[in-house]
Amino acid sequence: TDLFGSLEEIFPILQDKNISVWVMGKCCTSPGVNSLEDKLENAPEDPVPAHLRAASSLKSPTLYIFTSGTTGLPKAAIITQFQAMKGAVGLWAFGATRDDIVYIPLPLYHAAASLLGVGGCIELGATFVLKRKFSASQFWNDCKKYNITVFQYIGELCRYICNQPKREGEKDHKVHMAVGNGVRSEVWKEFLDRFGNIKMCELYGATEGNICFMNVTGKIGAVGRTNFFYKLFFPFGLIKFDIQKDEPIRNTKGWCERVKKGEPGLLISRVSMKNPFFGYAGSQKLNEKKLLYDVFKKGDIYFNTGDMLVQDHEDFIYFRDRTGDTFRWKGENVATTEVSDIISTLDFIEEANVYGVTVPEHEGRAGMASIILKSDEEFNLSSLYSHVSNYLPSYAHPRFLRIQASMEITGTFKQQKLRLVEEGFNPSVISDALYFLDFSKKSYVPITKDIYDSIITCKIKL
Ligand SMILES: *[C@@H]1O[C@H](CO)[C@@H](O)[C@H](O)[C@H]1NC(C)=O
Ligand SMILES: *[C@@H]1O[C@H](CO)[C@@H](O)[C@H](O)[C@H]1NC(C)=O
Ligand SMILES: *[C@@H]1O[C@H](CO)[C@@H](O)[C@H](O)[C@H]1NC(C)=O
Ligand SMILES: CC(=O)N[C@H]1CO[C@H](CO)[C@@H](O)[C@@H]1O
Repeated sequence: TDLFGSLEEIFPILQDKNISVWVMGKCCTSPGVNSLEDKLENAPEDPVPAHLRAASSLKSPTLYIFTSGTTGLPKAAIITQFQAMKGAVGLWAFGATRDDIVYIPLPLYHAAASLLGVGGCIELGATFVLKRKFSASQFWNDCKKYNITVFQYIGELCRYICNQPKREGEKDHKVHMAVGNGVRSEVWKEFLDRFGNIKMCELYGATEGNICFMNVTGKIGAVGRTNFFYKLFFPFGLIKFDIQKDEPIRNTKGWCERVKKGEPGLLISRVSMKNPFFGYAGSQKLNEKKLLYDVFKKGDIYFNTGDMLVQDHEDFIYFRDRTGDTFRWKGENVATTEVSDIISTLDFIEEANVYGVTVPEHEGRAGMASIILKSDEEFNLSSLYSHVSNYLPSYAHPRFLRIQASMEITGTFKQQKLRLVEEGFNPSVISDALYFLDFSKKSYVPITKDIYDSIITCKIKL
């Protein structure tokens, strides 16, 4: 019910199209809105009749999940019955049983929470506990209170939990397994040292993708390991990628080439009847952008994950980075196009170029916007701050700003990002004006040497 407000504006349009809206509440939020909780309370305990729960087809959509893809604006990935079923066996495959109690502190608009977590518990007949908003200080109390045995994570959560002050009896809990992705090796080690022998199950997958990796041996840092059988089920490749041009490298014959073991490559996964790609709602064009054609031979089609991974000499697979117009921050994918579109609507901004920069001790990349100002308008830092906080979720707010006199363009008429990414946000290296998003001041403030030092030593929270 608390999210209904965000629908209000388009609610009349939905009604005209006969799209029914259900809210998890007891009664009428608004005329024409259906409530669910009261009906659940009165529903009989008997199983739902088979004809009502049967899906007409494995290919029919069961959910839409918004995702940034690799290029352009966020879009609605079609999650079919088939993908929901695949997601639902994840917990089972990691060894969870119906006796487990699973703690889900991730947002349900993440496929990990909704498909693997909720779906997985339905599949097993296990119990789950939903947390509205993750809290590091309440984490272990919750685990004890609800007798949690399994939790879902993203790398950042494990780090926040490790950053909590040490307490008595930290190993005194029933948690035996954790499932998620993106935990860095140092954090993984520290987590096990402090909180005991918890089986950390790393997995890799894209919401709309047709491939996933799971850790088969619990090798620290790895998202999984490949082998002969795995490749039979999920034919994939790690191919050479030109970061400058932002596209796969083709050899003189026009084919893509696999990288050597130990070298990072773009992860692509073959699209076939067995591993279909269901794409995005709305436009075939969006789907085509996500696919690569004629990769190793004429007529083959691959799904481009947009992610760079490395396979080591023992065939363990490690996540490296994202490519394209997106970067990850706080476990969310940020679509740079969306951020620069929003910033560019301000009347004093001529153009904005958005990218992610690395910050020591932080997973992913922090957002940075390089902007060109209009010469005849007044630059207003606090109105820029309120604009981004009104129109963007907090993980997408650029943490840093850089004011440039002119925008550099690459040979293919794209905004130059790579050099800017490499230059980062160090005021003693960059002569352009730099600013930092200061939540406490509700504005952007100039980055001084002191502020820079406090950021890289984690004294200032990003
Ligand atoms: C919505 O439903 C009504 C009544 O069932 C019907 O008359 C109308 O044509 C439907 N509108 C659309 C857009 O499907
Ligand atoms: C947790 O387990 C204990 C002991 O097994 C039991 O007494 C308690 O009721 C359980 N708590 C919940 C919330 O299920
Ligand atoms: C900047 O914008 C804020 C509102 O967003 C306004 O209150 C303030 O007066 C503006 N400052 C200048 C110098 O125009
Ligand atoms: C699916 C699976 O086998 N996962 C493994 C992940 O890593 C742990 C060790 O931390 C193994 O015990 C699991 O079997």
